[in-house]
Amino acid sequence: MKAPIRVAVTGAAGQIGYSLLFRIASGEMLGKDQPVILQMLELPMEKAQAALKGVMMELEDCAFPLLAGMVGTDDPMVAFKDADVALLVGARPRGPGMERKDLLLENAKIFTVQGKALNAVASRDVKVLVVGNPANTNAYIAMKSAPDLNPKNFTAMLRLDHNRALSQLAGKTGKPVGDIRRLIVWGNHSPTMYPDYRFATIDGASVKDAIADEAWNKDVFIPKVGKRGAAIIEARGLSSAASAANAAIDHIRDWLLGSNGEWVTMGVPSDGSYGIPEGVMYGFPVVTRDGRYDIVQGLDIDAFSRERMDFTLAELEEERAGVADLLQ
Ligand code: NAX
Repeated sequence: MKAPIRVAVTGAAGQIGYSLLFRIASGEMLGKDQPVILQMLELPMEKAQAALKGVMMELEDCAFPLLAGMVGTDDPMVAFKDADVALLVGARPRGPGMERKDLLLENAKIFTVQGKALNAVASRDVKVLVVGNPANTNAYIAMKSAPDLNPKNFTAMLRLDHNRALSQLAGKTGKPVGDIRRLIVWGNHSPTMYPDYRFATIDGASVKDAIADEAWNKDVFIPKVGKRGAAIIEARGLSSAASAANAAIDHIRDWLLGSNGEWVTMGVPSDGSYGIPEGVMYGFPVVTRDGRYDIVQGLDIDAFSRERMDFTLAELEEERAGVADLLQ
């Protein structure tokens, strides 16, 4: 039997947590032969801790053979102790009358504390995925607050946007979603993101040529993917949860176990590729293998794409400037 992997999950009693934890414990994220220890963090409030206890009772009742242990806590130093993987899901939602700037700052405080705790107690190779919004900037703050850890190990979730875009393309072309390769979502996990199918293929043939409809790209596809989160809230009365948990599992599974040469989208600190300033947490196409990722290089960026990529970059730069004081 393999040694267990310690997986920390914050916001464990929330919607996404409820869709996520059971799949991790059943082996869907790290493999059906890989034991896991779940280290779950929730807010100290009585209600949150009681809900977390309930989730842990249900995990127990599943009798998952791969669940080698559980910790439930309100202390990040306990939740992140020796963590090999950290899924930072819990975040401050926007309250009534709250400005975007206030939301950024409230979350900046949370992710500064959590970044410092990871820096202090997590495994030196901990792989961090930030799901809680604003995901890219929260991931940037956590990375900056953890100077002793490898910055490349801090990532933000754009995989849900990637998966949403894949399904839209499958619908448009009438082809199976599993046959689509080489899709990209550039930039911020926000409606400014740029889903880009210029390089995508289905069974080796160009998706762009198959669709051959620039107006559909600009007027339907890009806005539909960008506003899908809002459409889910409108329909369900609650934000995406199962699909977000599914994307988090896809992200970590591919990062740790490899994407077999396929492109996947991850929000990662830029290395300067494609003119994106170094350190900006930006959605890029990557290929993953053995716990590493490499940004796909050498893609042609046409004028339309440059404009879209710079637009979403400007939003990220603005968010970064909004929290700069906290990171002094
Ligand atoms: P919920 O409000 O259902 O759950 C969040 C949980 O986090 C709550 O139980 C809360 O008590 C806890 N929490 C808050 N602050 C915490 C802290 N400092 N430490 C530990 N726990 C804390 O939200 P849910 O629907 O689960 O969504 C979680 C986050 O994911 C939100 O920020 C949401 O905006 C974000 N999303 C990100 C997506 C992405 O693609 N990157 C898509 C889905 C989702 O919208």
